[in-house]
Amino acid sequence: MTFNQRLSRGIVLFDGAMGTQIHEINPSDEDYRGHLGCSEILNLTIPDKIQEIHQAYLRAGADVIETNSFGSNEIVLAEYGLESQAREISRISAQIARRAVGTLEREDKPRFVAGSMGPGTKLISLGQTDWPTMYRSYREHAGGLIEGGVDLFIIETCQDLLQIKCAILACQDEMEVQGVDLPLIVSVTVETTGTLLVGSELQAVIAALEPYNLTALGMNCATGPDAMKTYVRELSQTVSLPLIVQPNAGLPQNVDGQMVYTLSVDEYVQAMRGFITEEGVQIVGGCCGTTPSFIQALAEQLPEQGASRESSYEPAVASIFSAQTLEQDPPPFYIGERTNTNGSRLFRESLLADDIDGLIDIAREQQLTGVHALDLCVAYTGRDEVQDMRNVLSRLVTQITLPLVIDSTEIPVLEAALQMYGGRGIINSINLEDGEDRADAICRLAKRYGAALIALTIDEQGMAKDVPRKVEVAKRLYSIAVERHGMRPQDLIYDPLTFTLGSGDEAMKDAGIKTLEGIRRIKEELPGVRTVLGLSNISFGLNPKSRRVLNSVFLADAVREGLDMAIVNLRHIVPLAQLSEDDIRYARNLIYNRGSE
Ligand code: HCS
Repeated sequence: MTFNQRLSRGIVLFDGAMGTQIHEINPSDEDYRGHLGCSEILNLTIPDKIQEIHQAYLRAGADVIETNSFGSNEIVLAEYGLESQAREISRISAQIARRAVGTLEREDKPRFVAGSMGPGTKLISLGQTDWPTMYRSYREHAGGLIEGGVDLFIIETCQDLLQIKCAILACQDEMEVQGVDLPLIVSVTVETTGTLLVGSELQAVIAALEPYNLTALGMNCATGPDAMKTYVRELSQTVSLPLIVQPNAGLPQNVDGQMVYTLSVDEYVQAMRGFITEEGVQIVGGCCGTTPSFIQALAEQLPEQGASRESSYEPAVASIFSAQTLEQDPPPFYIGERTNTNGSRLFRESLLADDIDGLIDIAREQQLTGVHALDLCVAYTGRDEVQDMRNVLSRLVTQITLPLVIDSTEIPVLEAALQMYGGRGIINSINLEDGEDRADAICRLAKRYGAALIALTIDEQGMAKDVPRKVEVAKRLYSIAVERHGMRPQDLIYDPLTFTLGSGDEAMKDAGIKTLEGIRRIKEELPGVRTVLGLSNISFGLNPKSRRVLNSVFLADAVREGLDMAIVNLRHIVPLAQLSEDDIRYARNLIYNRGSE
């Protein structure tokens, strides 16, 4: 029986703590081979004792045991000079757990080995390590666990969205190389502050992880079950995946310099029963301070089935801190345009002066205008765009709470940004101007990092000006993104292109009407997708007063046609009710009838 089959049959019971159980057996200095505190080396030095801990949990009734590999990756083991053994230690940890399962095989009770992968000791979002280093570290970790025979992965005690994505991708890539397909579970740690260590609210976690095909999502460690209640409920109401909850045996108390967990077995079992019967949690177990007695009591007293639940999720994007739903009520979702070398002279000059503080100030100022996300573009001919993107993001990700739209034509720039940006971003943009290879590469990036994607209706023949062409290009992009790359319609945001009135181009006659019609038709023909306009293009080159009026009127009209999102400077947008009849008539005349001022 596979783990997924077992999960579909009813409540699954994981084991309890490993780390605190190791502490209980009080390994000697010799056992640690001088690497005091390195629990993973014990897989090599006292494998029988580690196996006994597993067996105690299996005898207690656990369906799943977790390998003693929480920190068996290069980053953690480097602190003990053991980094070159990361893969071997991971493999052996899995073999020990497999042996434990083998000694206690029971026909009537399938048992599974979950490969434990902790967060490590350095986080990317805090600038303590970088993506390539962490990715390599997790690849070895995952590779060893697969070689040792794990049935599934549990990426646990997660503290940083980048750390989670990095671990997921390392597992997926290693599985592909080794030709296996194992379930992936992610379990985050919500601190007493109500967020992950780096400050992520649960909704940001959900938005960032929702694009991945996880087997279960949940939380473990930091607190006891009581302090988790609010968050378990939030997960239960929002996430349709099976939920996993593994609390500590209460909040640790410091007694004479020792960490002591004080929750009784009975209290623990009652709380876990509540999670199952009230919140519909499907996988339970224990974290720090829990012992085989906790697991035995859970095995004896838990119901076999939990409550059914109804969850509802609104597609969203997120910074590492918080999420913004793509569907705004009232629409549209506003994207600030000024953190862009093409959208703001001040931003461009600050970049050229390497004035990161100045760039951050512009981002902060945009945030204050009430937009829902920021478009970030640091392209400037002759400069190293990858390096500029890294420099700006190293500050921006922790100083701006809004999600980002990562705007570049360069694939290495997009990838560098996505490896520093833990939330769920939007890539700006994909088009077919240079053919399908480039579009394929961008779709692969979006899929890999879980980003949404702005799709421009441009193909090898240039900008689609007429409505049928806009729809045709949109459909072609859809088939590439959705059918070829497995993205979902909700991940796509179409830009049917705003024209520039001031250009005086005769071919642009009726362009306003065509853009609005394009919005309507694309949404009609491709259900589930969204639309966006780079609004300010329309009034490019005109005087500031005209710009304000034109942008505001065109935005209001586009929203009426179903526009979901707009890239704007909100300081230059006025509600229609505040414009005079004359101004509105003037703007509509210009936009829809004449094509030039
Ligand atoms: N599975 C790990 C989690 C530590 S937070 C352990 O030691 O029990």
